[in-house]
Amino acid sequence: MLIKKPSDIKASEITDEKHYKDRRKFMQVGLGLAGAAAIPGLWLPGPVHAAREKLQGVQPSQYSSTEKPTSYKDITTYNNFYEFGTSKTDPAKYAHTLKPEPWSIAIEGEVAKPGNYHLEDMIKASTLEERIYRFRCVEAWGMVIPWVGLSLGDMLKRFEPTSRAKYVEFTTLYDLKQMPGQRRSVLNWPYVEGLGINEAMHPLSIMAVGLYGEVLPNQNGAPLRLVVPWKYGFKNIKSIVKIRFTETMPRSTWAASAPREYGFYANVNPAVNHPRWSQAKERIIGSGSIFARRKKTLMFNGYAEQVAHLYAGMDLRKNF
Ligand SMILES: Nc1nc2c(c(=O)[nH]1)N[C@H]1C(S)=C(S)[C@@H](COP(=O)(O)O)O[C@H]1N2
Ligand SMILES: [Mo]
Repeated sequence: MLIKKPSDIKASEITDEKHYKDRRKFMQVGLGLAGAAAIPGLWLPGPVHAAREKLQGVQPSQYSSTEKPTSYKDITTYNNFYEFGTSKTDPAKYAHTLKPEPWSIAIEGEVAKPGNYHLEDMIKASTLEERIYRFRCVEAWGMVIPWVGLSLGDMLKRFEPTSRAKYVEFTTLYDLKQMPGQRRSVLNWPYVEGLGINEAMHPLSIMAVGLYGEVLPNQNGAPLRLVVPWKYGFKNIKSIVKIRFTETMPRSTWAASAPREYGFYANVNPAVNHPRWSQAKERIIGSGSIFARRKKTLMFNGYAEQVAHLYAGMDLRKNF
């Protein structure tokens, strides 16, 4: 868990924390009296709908950024999760319909051990780490997020990929009841993303199951979502139900919907602009709306030293 000095904590954040704790107390009492089924609705609309549960045994990581994380409030109320609506504030309002427990993941394709696996078992078999990572959306805004996650490579190796596994494809839940935004055809559902196997196996790639030391809120992709910090935000697919190992390049949702704008690689690259806007700078979320700070976007989002070798000899203008 991240330890903050009191002087780092804004007054607004302290208020939020207290509010959440009070709500959590109420929630626990409510559960005892009426059971979980009676609770939804009581909290609506609001940023967090379930009790905030601390994750145990979280280790620090050598890969963490030393920058100051964005506030919990900004990370959980400024989201992209089109399954719950297309505005940044929609996921926090509407993602309470998602039921992240129990959850299982189908493992398919080029692996020796395909099957359906319970998320709990996967987590128990792994080390949980806090990974404070820069986050960069293709829309030219950024945050610093203290994820809790497990190494994606370690997790994938347990299913024993075959030598034909060149890519890994990830698929989000498709369920009109839990994800009402899927009734609107803003994207082809379910949401799909993919990585090269070498990208998936890179030590920076994680499956996040939490943030700020606690269980991942629904709006951030509960119960597990991909985090690949050198790639634009849209690669970081949420609420994953299927992982498929393939020989051919997966057809990712954004690349399929607008191939000129969103490539398969989606590596953060200030030198390659989106066709409709520059990628040279980013707006820092939470730095104040009037004089919102902008900073220069870094190659591979600042992780060039660790990942540039994956793309040696590639034309990154063509493979964007
Ligand atoms: N299933 C799914 N995953 C998704 C998205 C989405 O709409 N649906 N949006 C993506 C985009 S564009 C971004 S910027 C990040 C936002 O993650 P955050 O809301 O946790 O900050 O999630 C990505 N993963
Ligand atoms: Mo994004």
